Amino acid sequence: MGRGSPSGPTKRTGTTIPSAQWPGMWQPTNQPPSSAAAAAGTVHMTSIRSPERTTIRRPASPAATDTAGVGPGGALAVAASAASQASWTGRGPKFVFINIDAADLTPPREALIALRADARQALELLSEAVRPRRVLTEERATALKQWAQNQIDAVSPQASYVRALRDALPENGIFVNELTQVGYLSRVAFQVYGPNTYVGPGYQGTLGYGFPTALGAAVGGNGRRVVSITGDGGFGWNLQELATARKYDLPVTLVVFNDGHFGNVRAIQKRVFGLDEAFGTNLENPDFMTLAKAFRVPGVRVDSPDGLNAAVKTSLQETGPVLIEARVGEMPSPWPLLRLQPLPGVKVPDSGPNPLPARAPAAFRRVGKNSR
Ligand SMILES: Cc1ncc(C[n+]2csc(CCOP(=O)(O)OP(=O)(O)O)c2C)c(N)n1
Ligand SMILES: [Mg+2]
Repeated sequence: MGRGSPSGPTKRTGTTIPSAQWPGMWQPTNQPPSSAAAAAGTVHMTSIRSPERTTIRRPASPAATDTAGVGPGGALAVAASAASQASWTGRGPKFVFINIDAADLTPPREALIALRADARQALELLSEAVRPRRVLTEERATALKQWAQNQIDAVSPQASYVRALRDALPENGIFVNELTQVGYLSRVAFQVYGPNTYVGPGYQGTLGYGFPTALGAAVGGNGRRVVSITGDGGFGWNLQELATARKYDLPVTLVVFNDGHFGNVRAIQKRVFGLDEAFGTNLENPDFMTLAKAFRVPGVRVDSPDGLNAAVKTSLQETGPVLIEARVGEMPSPWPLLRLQPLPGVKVPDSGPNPLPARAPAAFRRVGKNSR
């Protein structure tokens, strides 16, 4: 899969990645840790900016943790390039990225500090290295969750569709998300109960990848049902794969949200260019029920979240593919919940003040304010 890799040469296993291209990046040193260090639970990393080696080390005891929240190894504070202002980053927050894959630490992501490491290992060591502190009471955490949920629920009808899908899909069922209005909200609203049960398009945002990906998930899913959602536009990229689904009788429920448009492009044209009517975004769709029939795939049409919920539940009785067309209209923008910077011209209903205490890290408190 094409990742956003930097233009210059990179050495995936070495330590010679040019710092100008990957500022602030750290990766594991070439030298393996000594067995004593391994036993002590240290992770060794080498700065891409400066050649010294650094270590995140388990503190001997909680008392050994210093005030900056870094253990005696203490080298995390060294990288200091300010994150620039890509539209995906907030104005104030700085980010520390942890990824085992060096390619995922590169632009367009803007890391203050990038750690190339196994996420579980790095997080365990980091959490032991910082001084434990109680930021939230249980009461506040509940209020915060409710506040977040209110913001999700305000994006309607997408929130109802996300709930309908989650409710219908068994906990171990596989959900494949796409670039469609309900899919965008799913990124923050679809509750995931287990590993390998949520598949998304990642940074690539490749329209149309979802349905064929769902077929692969079905092949590897040990008979678990896969629910794939796509817009009518994105489905057009790969609708011929209905033949594959039929041929191998794959357990896929394919939901096509039919709004008759490249809905997101229409929304951008209206919002950014102030057009009353977008152009080049209305689709000449096939009749989806006729299409399903042509491939000998059962098809059903619904026009509400409840209808979708019932249709997905019914599809679980099938062994093979089912196509569900959900007829929808124009939907409000879900983007304020997905970006940390406000989008001009987009309004979401006020969900009340952020219940985080005033002493919570500013970056967290700012999210709610920025997202309107
Ligand atoms: C391969 C590819 N082509 C084009 C795009 C640009 N693009 C992103 S969303 C979108 C419109 C999607 O329309 P639809 O699938 O109908 O979803 P809707 O927004 O209407 O729910 C387009 C053309 C993309 N991200 N990837
Ligand atoms: Mg559409």
